[in-house]
Amino acid sequence: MDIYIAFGSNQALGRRMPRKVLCEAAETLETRGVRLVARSSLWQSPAWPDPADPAYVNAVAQVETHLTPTQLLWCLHEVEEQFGRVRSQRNAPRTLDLDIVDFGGLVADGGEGPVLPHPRAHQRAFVLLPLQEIAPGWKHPVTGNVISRLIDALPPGDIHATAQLGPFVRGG
Ligand code: PH2
Ligand code: MG
Ligand code: MG
Repeated sequence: MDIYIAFGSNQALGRRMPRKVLCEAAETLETRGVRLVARSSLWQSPAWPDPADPAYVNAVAQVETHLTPTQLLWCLHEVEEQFGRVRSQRNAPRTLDLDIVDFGGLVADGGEGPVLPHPRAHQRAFVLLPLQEIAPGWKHPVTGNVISRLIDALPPGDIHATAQLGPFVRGG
């Protein structure tokens, strides 16, 4: 099954800068039954919606897991907490954000579990550009739009402001 998780950080955790936080979070997921089978590059982009907030580092990974969508959501929340995530205001700077973008094409409206697919991912250059690196044939589970068309529909300024930083690995 094709499961994709988006990683984001725009706040250091002590002396660990966002790109290090993302790499360590990836390792932590591996120890919790969430195996990363493909990783995008690390990307940098201005914070949305307020570019005055610190810039984000983002990435997307394809994972394999025996967890259900709801169990995976809880697992991601626990890892976010482990990396100092404090839930304050919507879109406030965060040490770690882990979002399920797509869980094998499932469509779910939330409730106990995640909203699937992620309701805003298809509008975000910082999700689509990394996702395209590892899943160039990805289609939106609800609309069927292919990722290349979704990217074409983004504001050109968003694409130009989203830059590849380097590999999504420790020391990269
Ligand atoms: N995540 C948000 C809000 N804004 N902006 C960028 N560039 N990258 C993000 O991951 C991001 C954001 C809420 O999760
Ligand atoms: Mg998010
Ligand atoms: Mg989130």
